[in-house]
Amino acid sequence: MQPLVGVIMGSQSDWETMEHCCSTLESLGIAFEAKVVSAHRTPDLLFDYAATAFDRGLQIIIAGAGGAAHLPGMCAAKTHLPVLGVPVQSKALNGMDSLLSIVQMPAGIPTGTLAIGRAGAINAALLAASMLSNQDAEIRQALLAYRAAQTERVLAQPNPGQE
Ligand code: RP5
Repeated sequence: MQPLVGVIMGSQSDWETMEHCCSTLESLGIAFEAKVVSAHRTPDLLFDYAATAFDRGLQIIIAGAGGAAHLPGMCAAKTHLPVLGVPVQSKALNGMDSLLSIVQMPAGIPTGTLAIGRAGAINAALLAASMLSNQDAEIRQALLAYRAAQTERVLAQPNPGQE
Protein backbone atom coordinates (compact mmCIF):
# COMPACT_ATOMS: atom_id res chain seq x y z
CA MET A 1 0.00 0.00 0.00
CA GLN A 2 1.18 3.51 -0.81
CA PRO A 3 2.24 5.15 2.49
CA LEU A 4 0.09 8.16 3.41
CA VAL A 5 2.03 9.06 6.53
CA GLY A 6 5.79 9.38 6.87
CA VAL A 7 7.09 8.78 10.38
CA ILE A 8 10.63 10.07 10.86
CA MET A 9 12.78 10.24 13.96
CA GLY A 10 16.15 11.74 14.74
CA SER A 11 17.81 8.62 16.09
CA GLN A 12 17.42 4.89 16.62
CA SER A 13 17.07 5.83 20.29
CA ASP A 14 13.74 7.55 19.49
CA TRP A 15 12.15 4.27 18.39
CA GLU A 16 11.17 3.36 21.95
CA THR A 17 8.83 6.38 21.81
CA MET A 18 7.91 6.42 18.14
CA GLU A 19 6.99 2.74 17.97
CA HIS A 20 3.81 3.74 19.82
CA CYS A 21 2.99 6.07 16.93
CA CYS A 22 3.63 3.34 14.37
CA SER A 23 1.64 0.69 16.21
CA THR A 24 -1.29 3.10 16.50
CA LEU A 25 -1.18 3.86 12.76
CA GLU A 26 -1.02 0.13 12.12
CA SER A 27 -4.01 -0.56 14.35
CA LEU A 28 -5.99 2.01 12.35
CA GLY A 29 -4.99 0.43 9.04
CA ILE A 30 -3.15 3.56 7.87
CA ALA A 31 -0.30 2.90 5.44
CA PHE A 32 2.91 4.51 6.68
CA GLU A 33 6.66 4.36 6.35
CA ALA A 34 9.13 4.81 9.24
CA LYS A 35 12.74 5.99 8.95
CA VAL A 36 15.59 7.44 10.97
CA VAL A 37 16.34 10.87 9.50
CA SER A 38 18.43 13.25 11.58
CA ALA A 39 18.37 17.03 11.20
CA HIS A 40 21.88 17.24 12.66
CA ARG A 41 23.61 14.09 11.50
CA THR A 42 22.01 13.61 8.07
CA PRO A 43 20.81 17.08 7.02
CA ASP A 44 20.99 16.34 3.28
CA LEU A 45 18.86 13.21 3.76
CA LEU A 46 16.30 15.25 5.69
CA PHE A 47 16.12 17.90 2.95
CA ASP A 48 15.68 15.24 0.30
CA TYR A 49 13.08 13.35 2.35
CA ALA A 50 10.98 16.45 2.99
CA ALA A 51 11.36 17.92 -0.50
CA THR A 52 10.21 14.70 -2.21
CA ALA A 53 7.52 13.68 0.32
CA PHE A 54 4.54 15.17 -1.53
CA ASP A 55 5.55 13.76 -4.91
CA ARG A 56 6.00 10.34 -3.31
CA GLY A 57 2.37 10.44 -2.17
CA LEU A 58 2.78 11.22 1.52
CA GLN A 59 0.01 13.39 2.98
CA ILE A 60 1.30 13.95 6.52
CA ILE A 61 4.70 13.73 8.18
CA ILE A 62 5.12 12.86 11.85
CA ALA A 63 8.56 13.76 13.20
CA GLY A 64 9.85 12.69 16.61
CA ALA A 65 13.02 14.14 18.09
CA GLY A 66 14.64 14.89 21.41
CA GLY A 67 16.96 17.51 22.87
CA ALA A 68 17.66 20.33 20.41
CA ALA A 69 14.80 18.91 18.39
CA HIS A 70 15.09 20.65 15.02
CA LEU A 71 13.76 17.77 12.95
CA PRO A 72 10.05 18.73 12.77
CA GLY A 73 10.76 22.41 12.13
CA MET A 74 13.40 21.83 9.46
CA CYS A 75 11.20 19.23 7.84
CA ALA A 76 8.28 21.68 7.79
CA ALA A 77 10.55 24.28 6.20
CA LYS A 78 11.10 21.97 3.21
CA THR A 79 7.52 20.78 2.56
CA HIS A 80 4.03 22.25 2.52
CA LEU A 81 2.66 18.98 3.97
CA PRO A 82 1.42 19.13 7.57
CA VAL A 83 4.18 18.16 10.00
CA LEU A 84 3.28 16.86 13.46
CA GLY A 85 6.10 17.03 16.00
CA VAL A 86 6.56 14.58 18.85
CA PRO A 87 8.93 15.76 21.60
CA VAL A 88 10.93 12.75 22.78
CA GLN A 89 11.59 12.62 26.53
CA SER A 90 15.27 13.50 26.82
CA LYS A 91 17.45 12.29 29.68
CA ALA A 92 18.99 15.65 30.58
CA LEU A 93 15.88 17.83 30.68
CA ASN A 94 13.06 15.31 30.65
CA GLY A 95 11.74 16.45 27.29
CA MET A 96 11.18 20.12 28.12
CA ASP A 97 14.05 20.92 25.72
CA SER A 98 12.40 18.83 22.99
CA LEU A 99 8.99 20.38 23.61
CA LEU A 100 10.18 23.97 23.49
CA SER A 101 12.40 23.31 20.46
CA ILE A 102 9.42 21.99 18.54
CA VAL A 103 6.59 24.20 19.73
CA GLN A 104 8.26 27.61 19.51
CA MET A 105 8.34 27.95 15.73
CA PRO A 106 8.47 31.51 14.43
CA ALA A 107 5.40 32.63 12.43
CA GLY A 108 5.34 31.37 8.87
CA ILE A 109 6.36 27.72 9.20
CA PRO A 110 4.04 25.85 11.58
CA THR A 111 4.61 22.47 13.19
CA GLY A 112 1.80 20.81 15.11
CA THR A 113 3.20 19.89 18.51
CA LEU A 114 2.03 16.94 20.60
CA ALA A 115 2.71 15.98 24.21
CA ILE A 116 6.13 14.74 25.37
CA GLY A 117 6.80 11.02 24.95
CA ARG A 118 4.42 8.08 24.49
CA ALA A 119 1.20 10.11 24.78
CA GLY A 120 2.39 12.48 22.08
CA ALA A 121 3.46 9.63 19.83
CA ILE A 122 0.05 7.94 20.08
CA ASN A 123 -1.81 11.22 19.68
CA ALA A 124 0.23 12.15 16.60
CA ALA A 125 -1.06 8.99 14.94
CA LEU A 126 -4.63 9.71 16.05
CA LEU A 127 -4.40 13.30 14.85
CA ALA A 128 -3.07 12.13 11.51
CA ALA A 129 -6.05 9.76 11.33
CA SER A 130 -8.43 12.65 12.05
CA MET A 131 -6.81 14.72 9.32
CA LEU A 132 -7.16 11.90 6.79
CA SER A 133 -10.62 10.84 7.91
CA ASN A 134 -12.66 13.44 6.01
CA GLN A 135 -11.42 12.06 2.68
CA ASP A 136 -11.18 8.38 3.63
CA ALA A 137 -14.21 6.48 4.94
CA GLU A 138 -12.17 3.44 6.05
CA ILE A 139 -9.86 5.54 8.18
CA ARG A 140 -12.88 7.40 9.57
CA GLN A 141 -14.52 4.10 10.58
CA ALA A 142 -11.28 2.83 12.14
CA LEU A 143 -10.84 6.02 14.15
CA LEU A 144 -14.44 5.97 15.37
CA ALA A 145 -14.07 2.30 16.35
CA TYR A 146 -10.81 3.05 18.22
CA ARG A 147 -12.52 5.80 20.19
CA ALA A 148 -15.61 3.70 20.90
CA ALA A 149 -13.48 0.80 22.17
CA GLN A 150 -11.55 3.18 24.42
CA THR A 151 -14.79 4.53 25.87
CA GLU A 152 -16.09 0.99 26.39
CA ARG A 153 -12.95 -0.01 28.28
CA VAL A 154 -13.33 2.88 30.70
CA LEU A 155 -17.04 2.34 31.25
CA ALA A 156 -16.54 -1.41 31.74
CA GLN A 157 -14.20 -0.85 34.69
CA PRO A 158 -15.37 2.17 36.72
CA ASN A 159 -13.85 0.99 39.99
CA PRO A 160 -10.25 2.10 40.48
CA GLY A 161 -7.57 -0.47 41.32
CA GLN A 162 -9.39 -3.42 39.77
CA GLU A 163 -7.76 -3.69 36.34
C1 RP5 B 1 18.12 13.81 18.66
O1 RP5 B 1 19.07 13.57 19.63
C2 RP5 B 1 17.36 12.53 18.53
O2 RP5 B 1 16.05 12.80 18.13
C3 RP5 B 1 17.43 11.90 19.91
O3 RP5 B 1 16.23 12.08 20.63
C4 RP5 B 1 18.56 12.66 20.58
C5 RP5 B 1 19.66 11.76 21.08
O4 RP5 B 1 20.12 10.95 20.03
P1 RP5 B 1 21.16 9.79 20.30
O5 RP5 B 1 22.40 10.43 20.83
O6 RP5 B 1 20.52 8.84 21.29
O7 RP5 B 1 21.37 9.13 18.96
O8 RP5 B 1 18.69 14.19 17.44
